Amino acid sequence: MTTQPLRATPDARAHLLPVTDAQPPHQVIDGDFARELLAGLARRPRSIAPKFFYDREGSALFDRICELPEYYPTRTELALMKAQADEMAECIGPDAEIVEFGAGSSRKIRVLLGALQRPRRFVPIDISAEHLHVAADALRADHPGLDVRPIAADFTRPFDLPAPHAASRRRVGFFPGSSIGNFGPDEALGFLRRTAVLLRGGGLLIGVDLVKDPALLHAAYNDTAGVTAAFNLNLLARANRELGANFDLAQFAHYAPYRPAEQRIEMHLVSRRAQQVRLCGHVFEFAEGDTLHTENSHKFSVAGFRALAEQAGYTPRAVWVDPQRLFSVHWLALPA
Ligand code: AVI
Repeated sequence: MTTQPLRATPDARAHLLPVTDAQPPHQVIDGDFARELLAGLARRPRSIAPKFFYDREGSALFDRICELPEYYPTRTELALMKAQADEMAECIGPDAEIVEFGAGSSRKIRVLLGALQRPRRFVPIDISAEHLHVAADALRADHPGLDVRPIAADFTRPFDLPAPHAASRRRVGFFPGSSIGNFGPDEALGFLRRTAVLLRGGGLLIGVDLVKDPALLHAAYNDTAGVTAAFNLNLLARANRELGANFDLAQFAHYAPYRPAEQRIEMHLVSRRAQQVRLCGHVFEFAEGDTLHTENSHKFSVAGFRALAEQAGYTPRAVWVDPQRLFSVHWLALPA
């Protein structure tokens, strides 16, 4: 992923990505997918950034993952937010403009919006344009007074935010779901540093998954219904659909071990046999057992994450953790 800075411009309307309902989804990133998959298959070890999971099918599969009995992060974070929404809203303060990074179906923001005092604007940013617009329309319908401004963009790259809402007092980031864990350590620090500039005078409310019993972690990424496997394999299905590749999905296996030394789950697609794959006029050879590394999902200790946030320029304030110590939500403040 890139480490280029996020940008906020005084009046960015002219620079916003031209997303309309008529626009085919993912138009902005199709070229990136081809380029990055070609590069990822050519390097050793083979790898691709997890952001490419999230086409329409991938986003729908991720929503199903969130409902799985083994996948504790979503329900634990939601329960924490419901239980502590008033305290979180107090940290954020009245008249805030909320920017959500990787908004998906915008479920968690609803809990926060219910508790916030006069939220002025909600800016959900997501790579999956269609998913984003459906969720934004639903939010508008339920919060008629709220200015909802979806931005279809890859938030790991530079993008423009609209000029601050005239009545808003501060801009606050919302980054739930422990998506910070899908960055590498340098990328996580880079993301926090860039958002600290963008959100100066406000802060960031961020969900962070915690280090825990490896068996629980393993189960969460190896569910018995096979939804996580389908989510992982959809990356290859997407390459077949969008790029005319000829991956045989039956010949790749989902593999998701927990690596305690790195404090992360790794997701891979492992070739079940020697095979060749064609993509954009190139032929790629896989030996039996070769892997394409598709995702890291880092886990943190509370102290370790607070230290990282501090290094990025935030002032860690409140932190909420569920009674089983599965998941944490942090309020990171930023001076003006
Ligand atoms: C989006 N992200 C925080 C999820 C995670 O847990 O790392 C993505 C995911 N991958 C497999 N299951 C869920």
